[in-house]
Amino acid sequence: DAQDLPSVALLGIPLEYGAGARGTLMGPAALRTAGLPQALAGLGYGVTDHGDIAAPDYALTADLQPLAERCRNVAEVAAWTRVIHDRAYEVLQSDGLPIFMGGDHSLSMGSVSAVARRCREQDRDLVVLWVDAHSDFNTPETTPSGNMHGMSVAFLCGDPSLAPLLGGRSFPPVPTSRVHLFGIRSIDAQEREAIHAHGLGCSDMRAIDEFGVSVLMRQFLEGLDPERTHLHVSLDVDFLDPHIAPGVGTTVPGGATYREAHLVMELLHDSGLVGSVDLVELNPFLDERGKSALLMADLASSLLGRSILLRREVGTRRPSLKPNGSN
Ligand code: B3U
Ligand code: MN
Ligand code: MN
Repeated sequence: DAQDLPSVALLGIPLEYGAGARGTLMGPAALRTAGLPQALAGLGYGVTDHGDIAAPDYALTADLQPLAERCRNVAEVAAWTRVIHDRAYEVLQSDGLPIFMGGDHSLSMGSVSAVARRCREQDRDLVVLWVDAHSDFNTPETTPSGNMHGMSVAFLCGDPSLAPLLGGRSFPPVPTSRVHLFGIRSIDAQEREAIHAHGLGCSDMRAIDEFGVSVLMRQFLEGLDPERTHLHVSLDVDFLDPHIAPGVGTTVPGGATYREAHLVMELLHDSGLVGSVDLVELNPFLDERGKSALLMADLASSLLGRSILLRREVGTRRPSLKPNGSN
């Protein structure tokens, strides 16, 4: 019933300082041009578009100085992280499932930290599904590039060296046992060691090739407590194969196919656990006739349940894990 569907809150985050290539600041505009708001409205959601966050002033203050040598654009990224966190936290007070439209993946330091704070208040367990070719688990010490979009997961798990980015705001770090990396096929050597040492969940491309996305996704979802879990899905364009999604700065061959990606989104929807979403790293400057933007908008629609009617008709809908039982 359309009236039971929650509303969706869109927030544009035109950020590119965390990436190696410029252009992701055009991401939110491209997602709107691709029809994301209309597609969600077409599914029966009430859609509120909160517009784009305005670029904040920034300065290389003393607290950031130690990071400056190893982290590119650290003053800019820190200023953005703070304003994203504050704005995301506000949006999380209003009802509706928030979709954070990036912008490069460093934006998740702001969005997911705000979600973590909100989950603590609501006594919910935050679980983060990081759908990406990369694990983004570098620290200032291990980063080979200095690009801060490669450090978001480390920040969210509480890496102390990155804590100054939030400028005194506090959030409960996400336990590494509640982070699952999905689609990974590019990890730096030290990053790999750290992922093992900290025990992050990981479905890499090797596992996906061997078992398929469905088995791995079901295993992941079965491990979650349906009563307590708030699942945040952070979807990086480079999870997808570059042939279907060329509009991204860091393409890695061997990515997810169109069908795998949609199936992942549908299984996530069926779980009923998704509480917030990042759509990140879309670089319209590198895209081909809006193809990647259209695909990301399409995947977001699958994540929010576009296939429901079709699957009801064909009678293959599985029982949902949704806590309120409403399908
Ligand atoms: N791990 C590399 C590459 C990278 C991470 N995230 C993206 N690229 N998009 C790094 O620079 O940290
Ligand atoms: Mn990423
Ligand atoms: Mn990536």
